[in-house]
Amino acid sequence: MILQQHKIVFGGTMGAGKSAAIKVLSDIGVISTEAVNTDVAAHQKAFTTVGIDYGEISLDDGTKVGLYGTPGQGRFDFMWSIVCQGAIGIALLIDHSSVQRLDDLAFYLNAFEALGSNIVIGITHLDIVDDQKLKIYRDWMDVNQKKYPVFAIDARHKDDVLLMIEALLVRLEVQLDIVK
Ligand SMILES: Nc1nc2c(ncn2[C@@H]2O[C@H](COP(=O)(O)OP(=O)(O)OP(=O)(O)O)[C@@H](O)[C@H]2O)c(=O)[nH]1
Ligand SMILES: [Mg+2]
Repeated sequence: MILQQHKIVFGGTMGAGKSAAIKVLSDIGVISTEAVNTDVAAHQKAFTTVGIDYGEISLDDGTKVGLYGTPGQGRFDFMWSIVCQGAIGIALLIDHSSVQRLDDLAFYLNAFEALGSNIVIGITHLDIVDDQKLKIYRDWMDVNQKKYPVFAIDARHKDDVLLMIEALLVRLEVQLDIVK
């Protein structure tokens, strides 16, 4: 199978690292739509995405992947379905340092499962709070009968983010083989 231009979407919580992941991965200058964060109750950070981030990466085999970042804030949820149109995979990022991390996982998974079936989950900020690590997410998956890969990532590290992209491409190949 020849893989050509692919679209991968980053979804998930505010401040989880979606924009950071696209910035660290992109071969081109990222088009970002960050604005001053007025929702400091949700997250203390200075800027937040209010539109779509866009970047691109060319993989070693020549596969060109378009990287699309969504805004994490729930008030922009209408944009998630628009951004996911035509996507071949969704990387959901969850901020482990948030006290409501499992509720976040349930909420974002529920929203994005309706928009695509090829999903991987990246847990970020494990360096800030390293209690329980990935076990709580794997237990949650078991209890809720979900079967998505869960990765420990730092969205500022290229290799971590690349691993998720590669996992999505492999899952896509497997899905295509099954329907052949
Ligand atoms: N310590 C730490 N910081 C991280 C990690 N991943 C991302 N960050 C940082 O977290 C901050 C927030 O990341 P963003 O990329 O702006 O988050 P976002 O998901 O795009 O957030 P919204 O656009 O508001 O939805 C940035 O300063 C990142 O560099 C991580 O694993 N550990
Ligand atoms: Mg962002």
